[in-house]
Amino acid sequence: MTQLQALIIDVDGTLADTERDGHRIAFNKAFAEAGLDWDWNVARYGELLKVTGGKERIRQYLSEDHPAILEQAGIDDRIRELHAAKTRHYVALLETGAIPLRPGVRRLLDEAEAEGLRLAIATTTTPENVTALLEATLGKEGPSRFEVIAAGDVVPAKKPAPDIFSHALNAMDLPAKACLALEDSDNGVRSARGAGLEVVVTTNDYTRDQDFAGAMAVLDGLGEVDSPACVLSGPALPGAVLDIATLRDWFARA
Ligand code: XBP
Ligand code: MG
Repeated sequence: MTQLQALIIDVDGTLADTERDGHRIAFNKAFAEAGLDWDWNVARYGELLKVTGGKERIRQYLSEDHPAILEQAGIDDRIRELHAAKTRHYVALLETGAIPLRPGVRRLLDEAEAEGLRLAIATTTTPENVTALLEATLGKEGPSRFEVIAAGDVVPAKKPAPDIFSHALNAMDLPAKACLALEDSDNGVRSARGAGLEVVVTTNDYTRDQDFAGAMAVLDGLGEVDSPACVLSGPALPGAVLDIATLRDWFARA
């Protein structure tokens, strides 16, 4: 039996609830700044989340709502510019401290390090967004707590393709059977499973009703002592929170 050696963790929706009040706001600011009347409300953004990656998401929106614009000359550059502006707005928003880590995340990271587990990130979002979130929530040393940060366009195919998790595994020189992925979405589960990883899901408002087939366990969060986690599918939790001992136990049984 292979022991658990590393956690490979998603960012958006898993480490922090970044989508509704973070990325969405930043997209809308970029659109307004460019003089566009596009406005992604909470529900519409939820639909667009089926496509991961900001540039890919803008393209998807245009294909559905403004197909003629997608045919215009120079549209690829236009999308890249809009997305660069979105990243600027998003990083500025994170720097205000507006987006905290999800409950239990800091605790689990501290425990993982104390127990000698290696940590990595696998996300579709832009690298500077990851740095900004980790610095804003964990301090200047936050990013260096992860030995690998696999992010954004470093791979050509974003989640649900397995590439980003495979990239993180290669960078850590670890086999999938020694690692566990933490995710929040169906696209993330498909990506991690495609790379051969076991996955534990913590859901959020946007992902609660998705299909997490293949996940080892699905919970509504990591839980804290005063607000216990609820298991939606998978083995029962021995206590109020998901901790490293429980993850090790589930991993050994999977
Ligand atoms: C997260 C995403 C990201 C962000 C936007 O997916 O889909 O695209 O919404 O990031 P996951 P960028 O959590 O599955 O990795 O705009 O920087 O691309
Ligand atoms: Mg996610």
